Amino acid sequence: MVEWSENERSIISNIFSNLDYNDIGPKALVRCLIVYPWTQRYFTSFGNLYNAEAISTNPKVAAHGIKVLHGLDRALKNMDNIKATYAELSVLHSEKLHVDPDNFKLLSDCLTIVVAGKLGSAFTPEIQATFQKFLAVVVSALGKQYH
Ligand code: ZNH
Repeated sequence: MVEWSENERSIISNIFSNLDYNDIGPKALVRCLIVYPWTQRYFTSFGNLYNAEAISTNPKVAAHGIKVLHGLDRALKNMDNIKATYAELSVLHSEKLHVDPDNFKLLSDCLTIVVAGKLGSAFTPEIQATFQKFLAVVVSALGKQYH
C-alpha cells in the first residue's frame, strides 16, 4: 500500500483546493491531444479535431477535460484506497473504451505541465514530486484491471 505523510496529504489537498477545474481540465486534455495525436482516436465522436486550433476550441474536449479532472477527486477523497477507488473506472477504460493504459501516463504528464505553468515558482520541486507521486498512483490504479 502507498504511504502518505501528513505533509504530502496537505500538499495534495492544497493543490486541488486551489485548482480551477474548468481551466486546468480542458488545458491538460487539449495538450495531450495535440502533443500525442494518437490519443485523438478515442474521441472520434467529439467531432472536429483536425488541428490544434480545432482541438482547443472544441466544447466536447473542454467538457471531457473537466470531467476527467473531477475524476481525480475520487483519489483525493480516498488517498488510502486509491486502487479500489478506481477499480470500476479501470474496467470501463479497459473493456468498454479500450484505452491503451500507456495514455494515462501521457495525460498525467500533461496535467503536471499545465499545473506547473499555472503555479509558477510556487510549484517547488517538493510539490512537484508529491503531485507526480499522486498521479502515478492514480495511473497505476487505472491500469489495474487490464488483463
Ligand atoms: Zn478517461 C471517460 C476519468 C484518462 C478516454 N474518463 C472517463 C470518465 C471519467 C474518466 C471519470 C467518465 C466515465 C463515466 O461516464 O462513467 N480518464 C479519467 C481519468 C484519467 C483518464 C481520471 C486519467 C488521469 N481517459 C483517459 C485517457 C483517455 C481517456 C488518457 C484516452 C486517451 N475516458 C476516455 C474516453 C471516455 C472516458 C474515450 C468516454 C468519453 C465519452 O463521453 O464518450
